Amino acid sequence: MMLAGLRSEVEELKALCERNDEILIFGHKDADGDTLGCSLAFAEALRLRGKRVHVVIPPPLPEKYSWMPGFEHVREEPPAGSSIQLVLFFDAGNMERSGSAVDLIPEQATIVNVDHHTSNSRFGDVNIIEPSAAAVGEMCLDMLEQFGWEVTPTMATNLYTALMTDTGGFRHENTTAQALQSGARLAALGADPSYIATMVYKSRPLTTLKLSGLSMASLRVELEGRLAWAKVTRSMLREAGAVMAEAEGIIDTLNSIAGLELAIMFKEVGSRLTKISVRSRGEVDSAALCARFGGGGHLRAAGAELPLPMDQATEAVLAAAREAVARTRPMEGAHASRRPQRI
Ligand SMILES: [Mn+2]
Repeated sequence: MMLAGLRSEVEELKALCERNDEILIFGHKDADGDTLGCSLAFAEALRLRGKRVHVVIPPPLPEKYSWMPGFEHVREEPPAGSSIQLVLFFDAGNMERSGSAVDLIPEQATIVNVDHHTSNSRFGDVNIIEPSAAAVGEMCLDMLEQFGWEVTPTMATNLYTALMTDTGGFRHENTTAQALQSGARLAALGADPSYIATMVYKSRPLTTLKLSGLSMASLRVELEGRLAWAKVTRSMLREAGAVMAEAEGIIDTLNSIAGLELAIMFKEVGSRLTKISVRSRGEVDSAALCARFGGGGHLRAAGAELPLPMDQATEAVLAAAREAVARTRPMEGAHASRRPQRI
């Protein structure tokens, strides 16, 4: 039972939800399927219980998820002049990840922090942190069932989207028996796996593919195929007619190379701001690499933002990356990443 050690915290969340009539839900910056799915599902659950709910996602809103049920209610800032006493965060490792709008949270509000990142800063008044959960969506399913609240087909759709996207379409190492069982439960509750997969993985704009092609042309492979990296520059965005959010999936294309242990994507966000996305297999730790540059994440997937121009960021990160790969033993054969382990 996933949340067995958190029973009193889960009961506290239920009591807080029942006691408050107006509730604010905060998603994190660069909102993904997990933070959105949980926020939208919980918002619906609370509305069904007669609550006034505001879902805030820091801009820019991820339009590729605009098909998710309830997305039309998402706002970029909390309502002005409200006296909200309860604020829920899903999938946010720290408060900073939710942007400057968190400054608008009333001082006396109770904050509940629901997450699965081991690096979570425990910023809430109530912290429900379960690192064994493949996605926070999975925790939300368990919590709603523990509350005895109905999970509608639209809530199941949002939570399945959370679980599917955080497991990379049920392919990452966090695809445990428990994750698949949660997926099956959500399908039984009305989530349509084929429809959701089509909306997430087969609905890309042409500009996204053009950008991917331009970025792939910058691909470099080093250390006998153990390290691969590529860039997305602002001039590539102009040429493809794309925006930076469309670069999100390119890292997974890099990570599909046989025998690869570390994949790094460099994104030129500004003249002095470079974002990196990192994926790893074998013994290389993505989160540890990103932590050296003020970022974080999971063992297999992490990111960081460097206040440096692209060239300097590339140089600094690649030096650390080469060192990290050289320090570990090479994977043995193509199946090395299959060793059963948790992320
Ligand atoms: Mn997550």
